[in-house]
Amino acid sequence: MTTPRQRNRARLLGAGSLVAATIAVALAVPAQAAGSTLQAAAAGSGRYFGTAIAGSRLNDSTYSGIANREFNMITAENEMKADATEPNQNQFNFSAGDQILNWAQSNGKRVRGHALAWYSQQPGWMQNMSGSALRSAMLNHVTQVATHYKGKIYAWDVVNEAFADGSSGARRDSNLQRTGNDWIEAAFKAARAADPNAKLCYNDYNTDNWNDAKTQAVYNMVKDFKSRGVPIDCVGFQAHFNSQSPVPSNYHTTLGNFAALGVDVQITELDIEGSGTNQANQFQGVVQACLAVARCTGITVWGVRDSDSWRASGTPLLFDNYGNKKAAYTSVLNALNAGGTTTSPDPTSTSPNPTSTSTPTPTPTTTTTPPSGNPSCTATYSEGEKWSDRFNGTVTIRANTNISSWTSYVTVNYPQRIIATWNGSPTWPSSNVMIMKPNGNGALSAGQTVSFGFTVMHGGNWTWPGVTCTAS
Ligand code: 9MR
Repeated sequence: MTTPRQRNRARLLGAGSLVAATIAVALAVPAQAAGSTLQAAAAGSGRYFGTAIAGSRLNDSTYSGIANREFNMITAENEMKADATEPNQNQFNFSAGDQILNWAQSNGKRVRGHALAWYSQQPGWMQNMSGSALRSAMLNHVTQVATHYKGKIYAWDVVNEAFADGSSGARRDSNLQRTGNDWIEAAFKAARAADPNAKLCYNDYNTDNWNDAKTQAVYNMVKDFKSRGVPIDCVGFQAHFNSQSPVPSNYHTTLGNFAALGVDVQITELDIEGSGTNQANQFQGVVQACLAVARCTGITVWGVRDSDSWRASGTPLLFDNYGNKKAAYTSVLNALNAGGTTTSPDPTSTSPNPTSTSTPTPTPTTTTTPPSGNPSCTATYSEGEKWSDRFNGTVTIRANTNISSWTSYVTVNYPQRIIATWNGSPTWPSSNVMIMKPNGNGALSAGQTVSFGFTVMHGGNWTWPGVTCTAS
């Protein structure tokens, strides 16, 4: 089932496709040869492309062959979690985690550590603990595991899924939360002390839409941590999507706003249920959102083939059950090769990245001019397709009375510039203002609408253009 937003998106794509194709030809002079694998394509803009690995599958040569060819960042899907690494209190077992680490290292890949402190997948002894005993046990776990892997982990998910779903914006209730609200910062401090060179991430799901209470709650925690000097270097967005939880159109805003706090952002567990073009488009949207944000340092998918997924029936990955590349693979590869904001040249650096150029501005859903006098019209802006370097917008003109013609003014925000238009006749009084008049007769009767569209090169500024109209 498609939502009205998805249908609009499809229409916009259709309207703009010719223009987009023309632009693609003009802009597709690659700075370097296109990558033929996901890791090579991502490396073109300084990013990594990773996958979760299940150690038990590594002796399946189709699986390990694809994993080795396509990915350069590895997450242990389950093997570094607390139930695996500390099955009995203070008796650590790193064999399964080490197997994955060794496979990654011997194939020249880096490793994301997942996850040190989490309400789920706790060993039985930990599930039964509470209070200060649990707090101490948790900190000991963080310290021992981070120490064992010291110097070998690019980034740790120090704390996983600590916020509640829904509209409360509250912490998730758990035995860890009940040890005191400061359990998260205590875990980060312990991790920093144990492995000062690993990036330390907070990781969660349903934090993709900027307007969601959970997103805002995590944002406020990270902002607070940064202001108080609690060690945090990155935020992981799990990105498990399906039709109930689709990729939000404001994803780049979310990623950019977090990055503006002075942390890296990473897509850490990407999978999108679905198939065919729809699935491919959604994957493309996630890649483009990451590429639009300088401090989005990489993307990890949560498994190799559909059949390897924790939700295999949703066919949410980039390779089918037989290891064939799906349409989603091609769209991800192409989006990566189209490039984006270049991320830090040294992705292992923990210093703030001064090259960040993304300063997304939360925007209203429409920009309108109230009707004044007769004849009158209203102009409404709506977002269209987004790419790493440009976006499409549509302006809908609504006649409030019968009108014989209309004129619309579109003002873009520096360094934005309009590079293409359709369904209207533009003139350019200055570099940031476009005056759009109808093609032919602009007569509309009261209540009728007509739309025109344009493409903006955004130069890192995602602020919506201002739109107004006058009628005669
Ligand atoms: O993919 C993991 C699956 O094999 C496990 O059974 C499951 C147990 O909780 O965890 C899955 O991975 C989760 C990840 O660790 C945290 N985010 C959600 C992932 C999917 O459930």
